[in-house]
Amino acid sequence: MSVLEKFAFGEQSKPATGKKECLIWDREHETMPRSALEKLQLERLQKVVERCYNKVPFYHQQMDALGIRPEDIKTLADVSKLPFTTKHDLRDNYPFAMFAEPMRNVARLHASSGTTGKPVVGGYTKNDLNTWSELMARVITAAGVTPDDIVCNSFGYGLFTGGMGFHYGAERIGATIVPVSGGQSKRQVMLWQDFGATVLSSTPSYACVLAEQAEESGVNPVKDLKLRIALVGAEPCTPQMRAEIEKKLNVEVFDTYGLTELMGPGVGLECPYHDGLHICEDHFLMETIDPESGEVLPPGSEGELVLTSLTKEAFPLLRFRTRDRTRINQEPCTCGRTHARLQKIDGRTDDMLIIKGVNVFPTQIETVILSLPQFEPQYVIVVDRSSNFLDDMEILVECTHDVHEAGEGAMEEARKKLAHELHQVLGLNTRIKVVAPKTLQRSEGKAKRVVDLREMSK
Ligand code: DLL
Repeated sequence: MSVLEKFAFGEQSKPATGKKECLIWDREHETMPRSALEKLQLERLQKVVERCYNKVPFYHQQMDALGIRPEDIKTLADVSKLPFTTKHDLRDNYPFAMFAEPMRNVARLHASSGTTGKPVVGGYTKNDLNTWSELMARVITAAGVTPDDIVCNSFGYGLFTGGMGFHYGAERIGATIVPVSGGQSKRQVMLWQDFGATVLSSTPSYACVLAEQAEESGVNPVKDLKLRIALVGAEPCTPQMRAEIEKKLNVEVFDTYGLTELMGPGVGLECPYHDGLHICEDHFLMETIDPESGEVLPPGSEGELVLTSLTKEAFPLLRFRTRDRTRINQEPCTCGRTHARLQKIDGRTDDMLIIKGVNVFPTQIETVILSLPQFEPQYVIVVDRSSNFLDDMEILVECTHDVHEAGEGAMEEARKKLAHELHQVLGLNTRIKVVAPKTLQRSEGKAKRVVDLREMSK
């Protein structure tokens, strides 16, 4: 069936009263009964384990050391017998030693930003690229995008998976794609207007920067723009950040989850019920574990997400420790998809700061800042080590134009209010510096919210 037929001939059922309209790209797989899905998962798991054992020396050695052979995987629960794969393992095998295909079969390479040390390199066969486009078509369709939409894709193009992932997904569904990439924000807003763009895709922090730019350019989203959907991902989007984007750009926000190691974007998608991210379980097997002990947790408990790729050819991974903190929700969803959801991803286990003995996640700070009308969604957390070897932090946060105009007294009031609210949430007294609007550096991709000076002060 062609793309146009898929949308034109009502393969998508009309919603009953009170229900939202839910477009589903691959109804056969996305709404598969659980028993059939689990059967498919097991078949694919057995195949990928065999492939890893036979083609990737790292897995051969690891499995031999644990006394596991591919034929020992008889049920889905047997996945817990397999070794974990960590970021460290990928670095040790940089760049290509984890690949299960010779380079002549690898059609494309991507890489993570690798701010510390070597990047993670993702390899894709032609089939992998096709699967990726299909998964991205699911993500984009789930948000309600159709061939009638014009998608301005502000995810970075290049080694980062965001740009090309969205590009080929939007092309697959037949939408018009504008490969604008990140940066030149003023021009982006102009293109929204001139092209009549209906969909924006970017990191949530860059969506905020673009919203700010629209305001500065005197563009009224309701009157001057046709934007209706923002597809975001690649970093946590707190409910407050989501509300900010929706309000300022007059759009409905849909999140998507993914990572270079597993594919890029397209691992998880949000449906119109906005209650977690459906993981494409026919392609990825998920578990949550206790990050300390490595023990598998029952569904519903918060832990570290572990993912196994079930269908990748070039770069398959068994039990990859994502370091992302989340909960798995297996309740059926009203949208009709049978794939379980990640309830929320509120940061990475290694994002956690320990300030004066208290565990602090940057997303907790963001939630408080964005709940106060005195502040813009722009902040930086500077972490340092004080003379008594305890970690310390200072938060730099921009106040709104109105607070700044009202003068120092108003800025001090705002600071006190934020300090009080943060104390309620974190149980900590924090140092806060309120700065003028538009003084902190803006990101064009993932925002860098934490500046860590500890290494320098060692
Ligand atoms: O960020 C892939 C991607 C691109 C996903 C565009 C979504 C949209 P990496 O650069 O390898 O890949 O970073 C992966 O980003 O382990 C999470 O910590 C974080 N992350 C990705 N999506 C989300 C999300 C891409 N929706 C790392 N919510 C992951 C929270 C996210 N964190």
